[in-house]
Amino acid sequence: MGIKLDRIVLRQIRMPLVHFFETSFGRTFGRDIILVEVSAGGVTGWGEVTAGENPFYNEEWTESSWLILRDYVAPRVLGHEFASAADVWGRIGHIRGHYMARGGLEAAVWDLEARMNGVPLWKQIGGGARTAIPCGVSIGIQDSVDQLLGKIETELNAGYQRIKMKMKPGWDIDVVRQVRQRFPRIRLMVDANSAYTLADVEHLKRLDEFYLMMMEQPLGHDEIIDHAPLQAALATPICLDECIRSAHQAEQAIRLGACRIINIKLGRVGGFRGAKAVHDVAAAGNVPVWCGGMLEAGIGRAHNIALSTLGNFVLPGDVSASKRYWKRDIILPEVEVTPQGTIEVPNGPGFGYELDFDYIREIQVREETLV
Ligand code: OSB
Ligand code: MG
Repeated sequence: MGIKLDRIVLRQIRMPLVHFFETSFGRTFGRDIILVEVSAGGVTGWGEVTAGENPFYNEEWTESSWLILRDYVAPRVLGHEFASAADVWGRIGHIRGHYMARGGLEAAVWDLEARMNGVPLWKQIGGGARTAIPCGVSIGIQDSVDQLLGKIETELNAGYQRIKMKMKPGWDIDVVRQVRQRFPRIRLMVDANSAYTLADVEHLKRLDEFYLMMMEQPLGHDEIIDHAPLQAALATPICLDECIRSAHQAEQAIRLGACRIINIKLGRVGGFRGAKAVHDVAAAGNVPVWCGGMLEAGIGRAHNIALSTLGNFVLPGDVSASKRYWKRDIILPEVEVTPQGTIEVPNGPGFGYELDFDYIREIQVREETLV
């Protein structure tokens, strides 16, 4: 049975974060998120666009995603008969960039296909390697080191298996040293979000003494090549995030020795087909992967949980409890983490949680139906 999309509804919701999130590229206080609802013969599937509110992590933002979905993606997929969700990319693969906008729609069709088949999303994508996923947290740059130490303590007490701290020039070596002194044995990593250049090799080498699990995307957002000499100079494994958007780029990075670990973000690689392809290339190169996050609301969070059941997602990811970000999430129940620092993978059809339509209506700022 094919999938013929007869309707797409775009909704933009506005959600304040319970605490600001600061990276090397700026502070975020709230999210403007696009939800993508796709329908085929009365069955619906849902996706979430993971683009930020500004084009600072990558080139996309909420507004650009809306326009790409409305003017380029929707007209190419509406009314087309797909044999499976894996074929959606074939209709929209020629659009340049805008992976997160395209990925929001692509992921929604996978959810739709799972619901048409009455199976959980993890099964539809070929996952199921684990029934609970290991969780870490990503902690932003804080106003003080004491505040950071307090947050780390809170997350460790909640059970999280590894701590990622954001860093940037001026908030790096000395802060990591203090974290290590206070927590000598925890699994700790840093994420620079592209804040350094190859001129900083000697500086970054000083982080080797803190036996970090990895250093995420130290160099340019679109830079693979310079990571190779940096990796050669470091004992700490490099994990690439921003610069890996396709399986081809993952293959190039691995071949060059530019990283030893890859962070896969569902949106950044254009949805499940891309995520599976990057996952497979990494597995073939003996490079472990983990699931990154973009401060998702419940739908994106649930999709990340399904993705994390693929075999090579062996490291704790950034997928964590809803309450770390939201006073109230858009799904029921909200995503919860066990005292062991895991999330139990849901077994209901599709992404496996209920949508809280009352709340979605309450926080919705824009809606458009495309047929
Ligand atoms: O680089 O991983 C990143 C959030 C926004 C933009 C970029 C990143 C992040 C995170 C948050 O680290 C991870 C999460 O959603 O918990
Ligand atoms: Mg990152």
